[in-house]
This record gives sequence, structure tokens and C-alpha cells, in this order.
Amino acid sequence: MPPISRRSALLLGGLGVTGTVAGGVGLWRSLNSQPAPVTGESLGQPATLTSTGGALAASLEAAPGRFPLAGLQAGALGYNGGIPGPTLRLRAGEALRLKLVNKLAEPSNLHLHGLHVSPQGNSDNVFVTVDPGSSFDYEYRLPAGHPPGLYWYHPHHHGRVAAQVSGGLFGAIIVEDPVPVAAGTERVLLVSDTSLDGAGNVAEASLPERMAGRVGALLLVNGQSNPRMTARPGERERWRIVNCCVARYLRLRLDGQKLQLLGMDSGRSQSPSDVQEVLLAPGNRAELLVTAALGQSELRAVPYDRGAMPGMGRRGMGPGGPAGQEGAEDPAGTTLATLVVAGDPAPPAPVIAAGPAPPELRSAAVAARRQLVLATPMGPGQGGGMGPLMGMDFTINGLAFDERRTDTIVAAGTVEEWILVNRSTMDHPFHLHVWPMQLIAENGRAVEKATLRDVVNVPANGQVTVRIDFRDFTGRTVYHCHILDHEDLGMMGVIEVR
Ligand SMILES: [Cu+2]
Repeated sequence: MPPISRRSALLLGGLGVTGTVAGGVGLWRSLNSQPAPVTGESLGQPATLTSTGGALAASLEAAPGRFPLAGLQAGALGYNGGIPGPTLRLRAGEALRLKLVNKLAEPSNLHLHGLHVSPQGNSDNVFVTVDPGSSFDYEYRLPAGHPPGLYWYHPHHHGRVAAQVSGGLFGAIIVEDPVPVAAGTERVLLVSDTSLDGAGNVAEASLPERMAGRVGALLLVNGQSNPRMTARPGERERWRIVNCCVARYLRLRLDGQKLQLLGMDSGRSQSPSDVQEVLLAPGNRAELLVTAALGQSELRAVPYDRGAMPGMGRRGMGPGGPAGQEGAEDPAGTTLATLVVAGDPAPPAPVIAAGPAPPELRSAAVAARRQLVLATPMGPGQGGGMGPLMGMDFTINGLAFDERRTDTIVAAGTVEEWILVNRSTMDHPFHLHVWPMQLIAENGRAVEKATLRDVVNVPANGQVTVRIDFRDFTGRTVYHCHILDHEDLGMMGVIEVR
């Protein structure tokens, strides 16, 4: 049997997962280190858990096992036996009770990405640790005015977030629209990427891959490789897309089809806007309306240059390089899924009712202004002593994450303006828990429309200005780079709102 790394053993250990492919070893061996994915399956949907009577109560069991990934039986991690985990559907004003059962061989916990809920106690508290073999009862209450839209959940145990998410631990959360959006077919598309080792187990990343941000060789939608969807001409579909990748940016196109953007991250725009493409940094979501046109179209991730580590260049181990495989060599990009439109035309889709005006902070009184500098200075580093590259630190305002230290103290109920400065040669997608950020300016250019995000891309050597309304909740939580390897390597800070 091919050797497995200590980390891979740690991730998958305990249930004999690593040994179970021995019978199929010839297959794996004949396909070298990466078995060929199975493509063209019909797109599946995760199991769905829906609230009733004002609450959703469920268990999420995180466990290693063998899961179908790209049509192969892979040694990976899943919630409730699946990759992705179940989709949770609920409404504003409702309660969500989740029992996290940790059957992994290492600590874990749970974060509800993008939800505007308390960060304290047993709510969205990333400082909770759920040890192997134990469980934890989370309880969240969504405010009555919580924005509708697409959110997601994943582990947030510092140091192991990237490994657990790329292992398969993620799922969608949908907060229902108060006024339904007329769309015939609704699909959830959770996009992830991962690499399998020679034994068919999710591979652990090397330190240089982690510093660049690991990019998996398999690009998957709901765990499938280039699955197929079918529609009738004229049919309107709603695609809810999450970028669950650890580091890969998704610049998505669906050429040949009418594509409209209904919303990004949280809430929805007043009316959908026609788009040719949409860029999702890790953690971002898009809600797209597709009006099907006769023929066959591919949902593709086309190249996006997110920079590279110093001295690595485009063809280094960063994006676009041999380990990066983000498709920079192929301008057509990577096919995520295929839409086949055939049959009798559907009746015309109804007009979409206008949504409410988005919140607007440009005229708000600003109580404090801060600058947060994201950097990757040379220093002792996580892999100190292994050469200059190995001595990179991942910092915010010069400091790597320490959960005992509070970096930023904010007065509850105030609006702040933050300048997010990137002094490195890689983009960093900046994520703040609990409170959404309004984009004010990008690289000195004002953002004209009121635009809310919970992940804001800060371009390499660039800067972004945001405003944040710290309303509704107090407590300690975090902001961090959503290249999850960078977060694990220290690019995270603690904020306390009080
Ligand atoms: Cu980063």
C-alpha cells in the first residue's frame, strides 16, 4: 500500500479507512497518483433539513469514511455520511439547534459562515473546541430581519480548518426569501477542490502548498466531476453557488446562456442584473438566475490571477503552476458542470418582484477608522530553518493569530470604517464573522452601488475600504483571510464588540 502521511493518518485514522482500498490497489496504482474522475453523472443535490414550527433541530456527525468524490470511492471526511453535508433551510426569526458529533480523530467545531447571529456561548463561537469522541450542542437564533440568501457551514478549529474543509466538511444553509423568487428549478452547487493520494485518500498539503494556498487537482460540484444538468428552453433556473475551496478563486462563466446575478453573499439585489461572469473568492456565494437557451453550455472556471508567493512566479507552486492547477495555462479554464437544454420550450418565466433597498452606510456617522495590514513577512515562520521561503509568517498588523489576545475592540452599535491593506504579492480574501461589510472603495476607486459582502477580496499590493455596522450583537469573534491555509498559518485576528 502506498505510504500515507502522518497528517493524513491523523485525519482519517481510527476507523480503518486508510487500509480499505487494498483490494483496489491495482486500479489506483495503474492510474498513478491521481485516478481519473468519472464525469457526466446527473447533478445530485445534498440531503435537505427544513425547519418546522419556527425551529430546525438536527445532528451533524463529522466522521471519516469512504465517500463518492468525482465518482471514485475516496477516503475523506463528511457530515452525516455525505459530501456535501445536508443543506439546512430555515427562515429569519427562527432558531437553529445543531448537535455537532465529532467522530474525527482530531478536534473540530462549527462555524455558520455569513450568518448574522451571536458569536457568544454556544452560538457561533469559534473558540469552542469539540474533542474527538465528544459532542457539542450549538444553538443559534436568527434575528427577525435576517437577510435571506445562501450561507454555509464548516469547521473552524484553528490550525486544521483547511485540512477539514478540503477533506469534505462543508454544507449549505439557505435563509428563505420573505417574498418568493419565481424560478422553476432551484439547485445548490457547492464547489470544492481536493487532491487524492495514491491510496485514494484526500491528500494532505505540503508546507509550500499551504503557504500558496492549496489548490486541489479535482474541481467538484456537490462532490461530482463535471456533472450534467438538463433544462427546457426558456426555463428559468436558480443556481445557488458556494465557493467552498480552500484557496481557489472561481471566475465563473456560462457562455451561451442568459445569466443574471440575483445576489452575492447575503440578501439579494433589488433586481437581478445581467452578467457575463462572476468572481467568487473562497467563502463567497452567488445566486444566479439562468434562463435556459437551446443547446449545451459549460459552467467554467476561467483563469484568475491571484498572485503568487515572492519569487515563485506564475509557474511556481502558486496559482497556475504545476501544483496550482488553476488553469492559467488553459484560457478556456476548467469545466465545472454541463447544462443541456433541449425539448419543448417552457412558458415565459414570470417577472421577478423587486427586493428591498440594500442597507447603506456611506452617509452613516463613522465612530472609528482603522487600518488592518495583511502581510506575509519573512520571519521565523511556521517552517523555520528550511530556507527563506519556509520562513514566511502570515500576519495582520504584524501579528500572527493568538486566541488569548484581543486585537480590535469595537463599541457595540457603532459604524466603523476599515481600510484593509494588502502588503503581499498574493490576494487575500478578508472575512469578518457575524457583521457584513459594505464595500466603499477598491484600490482608491469608489464603489458606486451599495454592496454588502462577508468576504472581501483584498488584491495583492492593493487596498479596500469597507464600513461595518456593529449592530445587534456583542462578543468576541474573529476576522481572517479566507484562504483557509493562510488562516491556519496565522492570518487571523480577534475582535471584541462590547
Ligand atoms: Cu490569504
